[in-house]
Amino acid sequence: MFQCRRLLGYLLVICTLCAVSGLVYALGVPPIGKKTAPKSGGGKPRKPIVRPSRVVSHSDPEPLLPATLGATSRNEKDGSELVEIRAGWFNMGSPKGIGGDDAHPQHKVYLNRYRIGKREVTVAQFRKYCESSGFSYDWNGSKPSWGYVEDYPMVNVTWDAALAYCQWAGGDLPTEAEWEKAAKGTDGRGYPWTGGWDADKCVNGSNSGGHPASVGSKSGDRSPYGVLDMAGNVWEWCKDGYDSTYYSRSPKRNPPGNNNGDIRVLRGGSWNYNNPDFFRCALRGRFEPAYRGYDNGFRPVFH
Ligand SMILES: [Ca+2]
Repeated sequence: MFQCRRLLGYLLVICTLCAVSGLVYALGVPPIGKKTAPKSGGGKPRKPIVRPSRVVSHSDPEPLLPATLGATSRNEKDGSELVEIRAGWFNMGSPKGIGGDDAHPQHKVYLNRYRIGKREVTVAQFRKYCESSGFSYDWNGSKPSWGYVEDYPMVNVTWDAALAYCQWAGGDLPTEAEWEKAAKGTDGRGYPWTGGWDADKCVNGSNSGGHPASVGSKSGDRSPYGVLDMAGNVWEWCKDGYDSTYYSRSPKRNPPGNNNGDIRVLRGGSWNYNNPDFFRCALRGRFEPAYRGYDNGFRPVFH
């Protein structure tokens, strides 16, 4: 009888253990002292499934390549030394809060490679043009107070005369975009040099003595491409007709400029002014094309 009770007690303990084990299994709790086995497969764990996602490029589709000194060459027809401006994008116009309304919005422009005069066209070059082409110019009747000095920039020329010279030389007047990129490069500077306004770097009213200087005489007035006198000495005719709203709708690539013949654009500052804003690369000056000024000159571009 005693042995029978003992046997029943063992059976009760075994049944209780089985019941607890079954409950643990049902709850998914790993049994103490045993490693958790994978529910299926076993061996190496499965690699997570990576679903292909849409490829998104974070590279700028309009990259601003650094402006570096351009290769130089010489145009045989007029003797101009030229600087190559590499193809690519630049920010045209002024950043918000700087410059006049017509210099906004600042926008990216792509220009093909071109070459531009390293210096403004000189009196000597223009004299050669007149002699070679038969272009009639009243040298005595229009003489500035300092006379016509051979290596000074040619001044007192209309837009049409400047264009005629450039075309005779085999080139053209630069567009506003070509002029501005050659002046400031691609890093967003406001003047041809880095940093803010510095009157000592260019020919302006504070240091000119009342007349222009020999072209290229101010080494500080040098653009990142190596183009000289883009801030000072004389204003320079551009090909474009003036249009104050052109930047809001101009083509992104090689903008030809508005062909408004009533007013033409002049760029850069001159020996006759002191206001730093007049020397900004993005400033857009303008005059009637027939205007002739003693602080207005030009330089050619070649494509
Ligand atoms: Ca100039």
